[in-house]
Amino acid sequence: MERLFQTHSIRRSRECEPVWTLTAPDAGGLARPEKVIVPGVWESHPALRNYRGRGIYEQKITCGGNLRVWLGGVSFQAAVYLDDALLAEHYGAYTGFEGLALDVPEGEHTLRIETDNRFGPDSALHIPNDYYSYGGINRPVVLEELGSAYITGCRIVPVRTENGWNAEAEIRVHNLTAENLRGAVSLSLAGREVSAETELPGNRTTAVKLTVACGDVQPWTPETPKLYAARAVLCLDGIPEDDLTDRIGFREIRVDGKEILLNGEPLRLKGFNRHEEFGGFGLAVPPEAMLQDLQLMREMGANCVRTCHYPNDPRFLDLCDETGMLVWEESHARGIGEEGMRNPRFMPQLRQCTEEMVEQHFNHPCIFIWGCLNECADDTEYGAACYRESLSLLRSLDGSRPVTAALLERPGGRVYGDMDVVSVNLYPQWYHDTDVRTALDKKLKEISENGGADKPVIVSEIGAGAVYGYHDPLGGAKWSEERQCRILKDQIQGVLSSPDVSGLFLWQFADVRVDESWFARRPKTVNNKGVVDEYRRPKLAFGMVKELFRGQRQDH
Ligand code: ADA
Repeated sequence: MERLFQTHSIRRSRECEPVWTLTAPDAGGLARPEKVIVPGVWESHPALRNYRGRGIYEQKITCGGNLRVWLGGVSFQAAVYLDDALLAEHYGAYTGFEGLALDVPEGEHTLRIETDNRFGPDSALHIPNDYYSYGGINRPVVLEELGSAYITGCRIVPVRTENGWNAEAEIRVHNLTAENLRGAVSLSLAGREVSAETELPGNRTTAVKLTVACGDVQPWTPETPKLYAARAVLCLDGIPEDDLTDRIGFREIRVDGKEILLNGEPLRLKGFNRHEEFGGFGLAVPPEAMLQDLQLMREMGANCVRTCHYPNDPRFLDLCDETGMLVWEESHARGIGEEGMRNPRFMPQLRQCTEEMVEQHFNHPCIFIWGCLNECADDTEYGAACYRESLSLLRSLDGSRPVTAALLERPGGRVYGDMDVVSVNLYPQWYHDTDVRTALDKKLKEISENGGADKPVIVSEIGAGAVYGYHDPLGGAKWSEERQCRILKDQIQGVLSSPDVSGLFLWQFADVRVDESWFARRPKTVNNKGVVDEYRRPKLAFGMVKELFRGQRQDH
């Protein structure tokens, strides 16, 4: 399933069968088609562990009429064909996209998805990096049979008023015919229903705004993550034509001076950076493993997770909604210097990823902040302009959440004043030997002298590496679990002792595979800074983090 709850009861929607054929025609690939499971990464196939190239997926499907194919995530160039007719092209592994085919004759057809995970100048965001750009179809593929018009999206902003909560909704409907249609759109939420009649001009998308006065509903908090189903229905001539259900939570995020407030209460963040990856499954993490990750983080007393460095699977966000885990979600881009930012594809690809992320994940109550541009060139004029553009794009897409970006530790940042919350990645005791509070206070001073005074500050990364199973109890050698544990302890205590930060995200939850070009500082071509390894086996630091996180005040 694309989500972890039923999204349609009128629209005919089903996930593609899991078995597809894959041909990987480039060097080191598969000359003849073989069976593979979707969602999945092709690196799970023993012959394709290191394959970089094209992958052609095929499946026979039986369908007819107006067909919508929804692809939750394809890594990372995709072209979708139905019987050789191109339905859609897409760049980027971490957001979904659709392909439409109208008036398809009833019967058997071939769905073909051509993918490519080779790097090159056309790819500005997927580059050889400190995580792995996998190949394949990493999220579910859904087939839908539509009528004359369908609901393309529904965004809901919960707003606290004197009379309880309102839900301000925008529901978008696309008319697939050339004729003008007349329709009615309704929204049911928390036992209330509102509706409006609307004209639907031919071949166009129309937005309908509705407000549901929900009154005294139960707010969403990390301790009581109460979710409400919001069901939008489209009727044409009084007959139900299409529907879309999503879930929302009633909560408000606001920045006030140096505090981030959730329903008026300041947040104290204690959490993890988590890459979407699990040993052997790569980027296509099974939902059971997603939930296990959240359980392990909770066990350690974490209340938040950062989706470094790209939008995550909506099923992971569904689980965060359900379990009350706060999420920093960010668009795709890690460690890209000015040269990479000047690639003409950079801003268009970033813009597209950002728009898709916000559109597709808007309603998740767990997301409390949007991020972008991890450790790019915020210290140059050109780079800073890209940051400003990306931050204002996020704000224009969603005025209900604060925006931030995780910046490098080095001085010279030019965009502290442009963010609602200033975030910084620090590695004292690992990449340099400075004492933790000294490094943090130095950075805080620089932030406050350069436009960031009186803004909340988050330590968005801090951490140290350990190779799982490597022990050196006496000497605490670099890469030993003992050394990592000692450093993380100093880092957590140092950061949480500062009254001037809203909290931290440890780097990182679990070890992840990295690109081979990073082998030199990454034993086993793995970023080993996880407190669990890639199979979620706890390192020594696990228990220490639990003690420190759980020992902190338990307000949000
Ligand atoms: C950076 C970066 C991470 C990771 C980390 C590290 O801060 O944002 O992606 O590379 O450093 O392990 O050094």
